[in-house]
Amino acid sequence: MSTTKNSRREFIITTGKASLALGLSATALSSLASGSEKKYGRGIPFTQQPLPYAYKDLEVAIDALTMEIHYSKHAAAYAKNLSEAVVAEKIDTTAGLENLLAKVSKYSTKVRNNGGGHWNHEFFWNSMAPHSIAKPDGALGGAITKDFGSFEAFKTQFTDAGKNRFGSGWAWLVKTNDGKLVIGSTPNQDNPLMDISDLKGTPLLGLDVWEHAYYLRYQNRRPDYINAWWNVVNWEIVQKRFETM
Ligand code: MN3
Repeated sequence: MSTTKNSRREFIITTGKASLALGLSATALSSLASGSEKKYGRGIPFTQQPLPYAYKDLEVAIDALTMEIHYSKHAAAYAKNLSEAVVAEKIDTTAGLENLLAKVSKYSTKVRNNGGGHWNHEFFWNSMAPHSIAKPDGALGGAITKDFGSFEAFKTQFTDAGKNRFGSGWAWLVKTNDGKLVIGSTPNQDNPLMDISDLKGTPLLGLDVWEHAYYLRYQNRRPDYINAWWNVVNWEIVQKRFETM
């Protein structure tokens, strides 16, 4: 689409202001918007990127029907509802979804829920892969050991963040402005890019712990879902995020 290129340029031009509000570096924000991954909505209508694998490919952790319903119904609805909301509220989206989220307190609950919902799911699909390395190495592996003690300690803390998020929400690994790794969680479809979020930083990894993400196979056993999910984390992309943002 011809608007994509213009929007991207405008995003980069306006990055400075939003990064101040978020406490992120300009490099981090422009990487989020236009870097190594295809991102995440920058104009109306907001559309989903194709999944980078088939519904059945994550079967070791998530069954194909859950993936299909999650992607084609739940996540599709966030994209559609976000597109409607920004039209209804006459919001200029040319600076990209990340910039909108950085000032989401100015907008309606519908924008907050669906803007977060769209961004979070696009990020989530890319955070998983049928085949990846079992654990991070390199700079990210070193940073995890430094900030959490060990990879196993990191996994336990992240798993607890997901398990203990009451109701619906997300667990996150973020990189703060001073380069430190932090684990936390957000309610509903909030995320660490939002000005209203207690947890702030550049997301490196996110886990959907809404029941719709796991109920068909795991019912009430959210911890079993999280334990299996570690098998499909795309550590290569998480490493790339850490190194480029
Ligand atoms: Mn979901």
